[in-house]
Amino acid sequence: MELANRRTLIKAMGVAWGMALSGTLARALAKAPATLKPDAQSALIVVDVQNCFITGGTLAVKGGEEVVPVINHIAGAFQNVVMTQDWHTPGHVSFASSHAGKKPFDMIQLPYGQQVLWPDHCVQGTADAELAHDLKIPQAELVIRKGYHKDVDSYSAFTEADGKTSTGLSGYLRERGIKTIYIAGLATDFCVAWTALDGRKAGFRVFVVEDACRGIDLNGSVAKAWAGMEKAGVKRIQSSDIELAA
Ligand code: VGL
Ligand code: ZN
Repeated sequence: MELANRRTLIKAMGVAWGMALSGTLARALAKAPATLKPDAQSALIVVDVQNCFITGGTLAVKGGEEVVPVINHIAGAFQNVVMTQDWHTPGHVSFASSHAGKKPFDMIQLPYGQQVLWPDHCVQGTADAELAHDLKIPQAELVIRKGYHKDVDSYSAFTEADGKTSTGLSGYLRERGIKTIYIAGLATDFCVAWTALDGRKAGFRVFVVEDACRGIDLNGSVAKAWAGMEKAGVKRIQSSDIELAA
Protein backbone atom coordinates (compact mmCIF):
# COMPACT_ATOMS: atom_id res chain seq x y z
CA MET A 1 0.00 0.00 0.00
CA GLU A 2 1.20 3.47 -0.86
CA LEU A 3 2.19 5.67 2.02
CA ALA A 4 -0.49 8.30 1.19
CA ASN A 5 -3.21 5.66 1.05
CA ARG A 6 -2.04 4.12 4.26
CA ARG A 7 -2.20 7.52 5.94
CA THR A 8 -5.76 8.02 4.66
CA LEU A 9 -6.73 4.57 5.94
CA ILE A 10 -5.25 5.23 9.37
CA LYS A 11 -7.04 8.59 9.52
CA ALA A 12 -10.32 6.95 8.52
CA MET A 13 -9.85 4.27 11.16
CA GLY A 14 -9.24 6.98 13.70
CA VAL A 15 -12.44 8.77 12.71
CA ALA A 16 -14.39 5.49 12.85
CA TRP A 17 -12.93 4.69 16.26
CA GLY A 18 -13.84 8.15 17.48
CA MET A 19 -17.39 7.75 16.23
CA ALA A 20 -17.74 4.31 17.81
CA LEU A 21 -16.39 5.65 21.07
CA SER A 22 -18.68 8.66 21.10
CA GLY A 23 -21.65 6.38 20.31
CA THR A 24 -20.84 4.22 23.31
CA LEU A 25 -20.35 7.28 25.45
CA ALA A 26 -23.57 8.83 24.27
CA ARG A 27 -25.47 5.67 25.20
CA ALA A 28 -23.73 5.44 28.57
CA LEU A 29 -24.52 9.06 29.32
CA ALA A 30 -28.11 8.81 28.14
CA LYS A 31 -30.54 8.40 30.99
CA ALA A 32 -31.66 4.84 31.65
CA PRO A 33 -35.30 4.53 30.68
CA ALA A 34 -37.67 5.48 33.49
CA THR A 35 -39.51 2.43 34.72
CA LEU A 36 -41.85 3.55 37.50
CA LYS A 37 -45.07 5.33 36.73
CA PRO A 38 -46.95 6.57 39.81
CA ASP A 39 -50.66 5.87 39.42
CA ALA A 40 -53.85 7.00 41.18
CA GLN A 41 -53.04 4.57 44.01
CA SER A 42 -49.59 6.07 44.60
CA ALA A 43 -48.64 8.99 46.81
CA LEU A 44 -45.47 11.01 47.22
CA ILE A 45 -44.63 11.75 50.86
CA VAL A 46 -42.37 14.77 51.19
CA VAL A 47 -40.75 14.49 54.60
CA ASP A 48 -39.74 17.55 56.63
CA VAL A 49 -38.50 19.83 53.86
CA GLN A 50 -38.48 22.74 56.29
CA ASN A 51 -36.27 25.73 56.92
CA CYS A 52 -34.88 24.07 60.07
CA PHE A 53 -33.29 21.27 58.03
CA ILE A 54 -31.74 23.37 55.28
CA THR A 55 -28.78 25.74 55.34
CA GLY A 56 -29.44 28.52 57.84
CA GLY A 57 -31.82 26.36 59.88
CA THR A 58 -31.46 25.18 63.46
CA LEU A 59 -30.73 21.55 62.51
CA ALA A 60 -29.35 21.99 58.99
CA VAL A 61 -28.73 18.77 57.08
CA LYS A 62 -25.71 18.97 54.78
CA GLY A 63 -26.98 19.73 51.27
CA GLY A 64 -30.57 19.74 52.53
CA GLU A 65 -31.66 22.48 50.13
CA GLU A 66 -30.45 20.37 47.17
CA VAL A 67 -33.48 18.10 47.51
CA VAL A 68 -35.91 20.93 46.76
CA PRO A 69 -35.52 21.12 42.95
CA VAL A 70 -35.44 17.31 42.70
CA ILE A 71 -38.66 17.01 44.71
CA ASN A 72 -40.36 19.83 42.77
CA HIS A 73 -39.46 17.97 39.58
CA ILE A 74 -40.74 14.51 40.56
CA ALA A 75 -43.85 15.87 42.28
CA GLY A 76 -45.25 16.58 38.81
CA ALA A 77 -45.60 12.83 38.31
CA PHE A 78 -47.95 12.44 41.30
CA GLN A 79 -51.69 12.94 41.64
CA ASN A 80 -51.33 12.52 45.40
CA VAL A 81 -48.80 14.34 47.54
CA VAL A 82 -48.59 14.48 51.32
CA MET A 83 -46.03 16.65 53.11
CA THR A 84 -44.86 16.30 56.68
CA GLN A 85 -43.77 18.99 59.08
CA ASP A 86 -41.71 18.42 62.23
CA TRP A 87 -43.69 20.51 64.71
CA HIS A 88 -42.30 20.58 68.24
CA THR A 89 -43.53 22.34 71.34
CA PRO A 90 -41.10 24.76 73.00
CA GLY A 91 -39.10 22.76 75.55
CA HIS A 92 -39.70 19.51 73.68
CA VAL A 93 -38.25 16.32 75.21
CA SER A 94 -36.02 15.79 72.15
CA PHE A 95 -34.20 19.07 72.72
CA ALA A 96 -30.85 18.90 74.55
CA SER A 97 -31.79 22.22 76.18
CA SER A 98 -34.59 20.44 78.05
CA HIS A 99 -32.10 18.21 79.92
CA ALA A 100 -29.63 19.71 82.40
CA GLY A 101 -26.02 18.97 81.51
CA LYS A 102 -26.81 17.52 78.09
CA LYS A 103 -25.67 18.79 74.72
CA PRO A 104 -26.96 18.26 71.19
CA PHE A 105 -26.30 14.75 69.78
CA ASP A 106 -25.97 13.17 73.25
CA MET A 107 -28.19 10.14 73.84
CA ILE A 108 -30.55 9.66 76.75
CA GLN A 109 -32.92 6.96 77.92
CA LEU A 110 -36.59 7.95 77.91
CA PRO A 111 -39.59 5.81 78.97
CA TYR A 112 -40.09 4.78 75.31
CA GLY A 113 -36.42 4.08 74.54
CA GLN A 114 -33.17 5.72 73.47
CA GLN A 115 -33.46 9.31 72.28
CA VAL A 116 -30.88 11.38 70.44
CA LEU A 117 -30.92 14.94 71.78
CA TRP A 118 -31.13 17.67 69.17
CA PRO A 119 -30.63 21.41 69.09
CA ASP A 120 -33.95 23.23 69.55
CA HIS A 121 -35.58 22.96 66.12
CA CYS A 122 -38.89 23.22 64.25
CA VAL A 123 -40.71 24.94 67.08
CA GLN A 124 -44.41 25.36 66.30
CA GLY A 125 -45.26 28.62 64.56
CA THR A 126 -41.68 29.77 63.98
CA ALA A 127 -40.16 30.64 60.59
CA ASP A 128 -37.68 27.80 61.20
CA ALA A 129 -40.55 25.29 61.14
CA GLU A 130 -42.06 26.56 57.88
CA LEU A 131 -41.86 24.44 54.75
CA ALA A 132 -38.93 25.50 52.54
CA HIS A 133 -40.12 28.45 50.49
CA ASP A 134 -38.72 27.09 47.22
CA LEU A 135 -40.80 23.93 47.55
CA LYS A 136 -43.43 24.26 44.82
CA ILE A 137 -46.05 21.51 45.11
CA PRO A 138 -49.38 23.35 44.91
CA GLN A 139 -51.34 20.10 44.45
CA ALA A 140 -50.22 18.69 47.84
CA GLU A 141 -53.34 17.47 49.61
CA LEU A 142 -52.29 17.05 53.21
CA VAL A 143 -49.64 18.41 55.53
CA ILE A 144 -49.22 16.12 58.46
CA ARG A 145 -47.54 17.56 61.54
CA LYS A 146 -45.69 15.39 64.00
CA GLY A 147 -43.61 15.65 67.15
CA TYR A 148 -46.22 17.90 68.80
CA HIS A 149 -46.54 15.87 72.00
CA LYS A 150 -44.08 17.47 74.37
CA ASP A 151 -42.86 14.20 75.90
CA VAL A 152 -42.63 12.05 72.78
CA ASP A 153 -40.57 12.51 69.61
CA SER A 154 -41.85 11.41 66.22
CA TYR A 155 -39.42 10.76 63.38
CA SER A 156 -42.00 8.64 61.60
CA ALA A 157 -44.93 10.26 59.83
CA PHE A 158 -47.04 7.24 60.88
CA THR A 159 -46.31 6.45 64.53
CA GLU A 160 -44.71 8.44 67.33
CA ALA A 161 -41.51 7.25 68.99
CA ASP A 162 -43.48 5.52 71.77
CA GLY A 163 -44.27 2.96 69.07
CA LYS A 164 -48.03 3.22 69.59
CA THR A 165 -49.45 6.70 69.15
CA SER A 166 -50.69 7.03 65.57
CA THR A 167 -50.53 10.26 63.59
CA GLY A 168 -53.49 9.05 61.52
CA LEU A 169 -51.50 8.92 58.27
CA SER A 170 -52.01 5.23 57.50
CA GLY A 171 -55.77 5.59 57.94
CA TYR A 172 -55.79 8.61 55.65
CA LEU A 173 -53.80 6.84 52.95
CA ARG A 174 -55.84 3.65 53.22
CA GLU A 175 -59.16 5.48 53.02
CA ARG A 176 -57.90 7.25 49.93
CA GLY A 177 -57.04 3.92 48.29
CA ILE A 178 -53.27 4.47 48.31
CA LYS A 179 -51.21 1.30 47.97
CA THR A 180 -47.76 2.62 47.08
CA ILE A 181 -45.79 5.41 48.68
CA TYR A 182 -42.73 7.17 47.36
CA ILE A 183 -40.72 9.00 50.03
CA ALA A 184 -38.37 11.96 49.61
CA GLY A 185 -36.98 14.61 51.94
CA LEU A 186 -35.03 15.02 55.16
CA ALA A 187 -33.35 13.35 56.85
CA THR A 188 -32.57 9.99 55.20
CA ASP A 189 -31.42 8.37 58.45
CA PHE A 190 -34.17 9.68 60.73
CA CYS A 191 -37.56 10.85 59.53
CA VAL A 192 -37.29 9.36 56.03
CA ALA A 193 -36.09 5.94 57.26
CA TRP A 194 -38.58 5.69 60.14
CA THR A 195 -41.43 6.72 57.83
CA ALA A 196 -40.35 4.13 55.25
CA LEU A 197 -40.14 1.34 57.86
CA ASP A 198 -43.53 2.19 59.32
CA GLY A 199 -44.96 2.42 55.80
CA ARG A 200 -43.88 -1.20 55.27
CA LYS A 201 -45.37 -2.19 58.65
CA ALA A 202 -48.65 -0.59 57.60
CA GLY A 203 -48.63 -2.71 54.43
CA PHE A 204 -47.70 -0.17 51.77
CA ARG A 205 -45.30 -0.75 48.90
CA VAL A 206 -42.49 1.71 49.67
CA PHE A 207 -39.95 3.42 47.44
CA VAL A 208 -37.38 5.86 48.81
CA VAL A 209 -35.97 8.28 46.24
CA GLU A 210 -32.32 8.43 47.24
CA ASP A 211 -31.23 11.54 45.34
CA ALA A 212 -34.26 13.40 46.72
CA CYS A 213 -33.04 12.83 50.30
CA ARG A 214 -30.07 13.94 52.40
CA GLY A 215 -28.92 12.47 55.72
CA ILE A 216 -27.62 13.74 59.05
CA ASP A 217 -25.23 10.76 59.40
CA LEU A 218 -24.36 10.27 63.07
CA ASN A 219 -21.80 7.42 63.33
CA GLY A 220 -22.72 5.74 60.06
CA SER A 221 -26.45 6.12 60.57
CA VAL A 222 -27.14 6.66 56.85
CA ALA A 223 -25.64 3.27 55.88
CA LYS A 224 -27.43 1.59 58.79
CA ALA A 225 -30.72 3.19 57.76
CA TRP A 226 -30.40 1.91 54.18
CA ALA A 227 -29.55 -1.58 55.40
CA GLY A 228 -32.60 -1.61 57.67
CA MET A 229 -34.87 -0.24 54.97
CA GLU A 230 -33.70 -2.74 52.37
CA LYS A 231 -34.16 -5.59 54.84
CA ALA A 232 -37.73 -4.44 55.41
CA GLY A 233 -38.45 -4.50 51.68
CA VAL A 234 -38.15 -0.78 51.02
CA LYS A 235 -37.01 -0.18 47.43
CA ARG A 236 -34.18 2.31 46.91
CA ILE A 237 -34.68 4.26 43.70
CA GLN A 238 -33.40 7.42 41.96
CA SER A 239 -35.53 10.30 40.72
CA SER A 240 -34.62 9.29 37.14
CA ASP A 241 -36.45 5.97 37.69
CA ILE A 242 -39.75 7.88 37.88
CA GLU A 243 -41.58 8.51 34.65
CA LEU A 244 -42.83 12.07 34.54
CA ALA A 245 -46.36 12.39 33.22
CA ALA A 246 -46.44 13.39 29.54
C1 VGL B 1 -35.54 14.90 62.13
C2 VGL B 1 -34.09 14.86 63.88
C3 VGL B 1 -35.00 15.49 64.68
C4 VGL B 1 -35.80 14.56 60.69
C5 VGL B 1 -36.48 15.53 62.91
O1 VGL B 1 -36.64 15.24 60.05
O2 VGL B 1 -35.15 13.63 60.18
N1 VGL B 1 -34.36 14.56 62.63
N2 VGL B 1 -36.19 15.82 64.19
ZN1 ZN C 1 -37.53 16.93 65.35
